[in-house]
Amino acid sequence: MTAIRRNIVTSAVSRDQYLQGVRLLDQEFPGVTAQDVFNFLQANFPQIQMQGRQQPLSTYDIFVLWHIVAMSVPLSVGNAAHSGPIFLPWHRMYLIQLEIHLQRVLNDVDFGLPYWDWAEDGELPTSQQHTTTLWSANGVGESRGAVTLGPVGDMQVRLFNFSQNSILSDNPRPIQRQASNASARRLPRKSEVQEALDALAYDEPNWDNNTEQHRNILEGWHNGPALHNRVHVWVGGDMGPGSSPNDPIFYLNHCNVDRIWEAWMMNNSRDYRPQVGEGPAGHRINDFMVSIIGDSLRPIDVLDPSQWYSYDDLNVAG
Ligand SMILES: [Cu+2]
Repeated sequence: MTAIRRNIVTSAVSRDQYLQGVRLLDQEFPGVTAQDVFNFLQANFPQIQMQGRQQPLSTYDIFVLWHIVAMSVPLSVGNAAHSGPIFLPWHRMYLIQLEIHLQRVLNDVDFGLPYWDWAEDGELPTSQQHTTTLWSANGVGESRGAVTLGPVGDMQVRLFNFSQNSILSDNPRPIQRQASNASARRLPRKSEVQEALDALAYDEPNWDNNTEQHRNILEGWHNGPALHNRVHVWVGGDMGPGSSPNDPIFYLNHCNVDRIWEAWMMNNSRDYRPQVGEGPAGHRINDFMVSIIGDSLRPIDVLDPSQWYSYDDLNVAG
């Protein structure tokens, strides 16, 4: 049995399961406290400062922590999850692990994460992009201000990455958004997704924010903020800092990013670079990726995701 990942706008079942699942993970307290996290960081990631409130943390918070931790590991190019080739495989590993925990709390081994095909909404007039039915009580809640509607309105932010390598254990508060703000009025468009699909290579030297191959176009540094980066900036609020997985939109965005990568691999074979013996450490095909939940995997382990999931539709720019 493998999960099928579906469009959140057209699959009400996937949508409702997902929103219920993230709410359950946010209300599941496995016995980890802010003090435990502080001690864990001091021992393993001393570059991260942590302050604030003593409180129990949820399974969902630990996923937020994982993203902050990976971002805090500097490599000669980018960090252990962004701004280099590792961006796509690291987030694929991360989403697989969230999907496994959602399957557990939903008691459904076939549950697949939904994706948000934002380029579809990017074709709407700019003023309508943040008022679609996704942004309602039946969807992910309000697109601006504090989120109070629907299951996401029940979720709480507890860990906040207020500046690079600094975590605040905050008084639990609602998720904040500022969709279609001055830094990004509109969502990415289909023509931009097509540009990422048309790239001939996965990545290339110097493997950084300046290349013009698939990974960097999709991450959104090329002519940025574009694609993935633009969605973070457009939603704004809690989608901005390293603690952006606080907003469940994060996973809907990244599921669509992963889907675009999958569509690219269908057309270009599962060709990853850098291979062994080239490129910066931490980004190569056989390098183990930073993990604090589940096994650490290598890019080579996740290039073919068919043992975990598949997508209902890979027509990503259509
Ligand atoms: Cu990320």
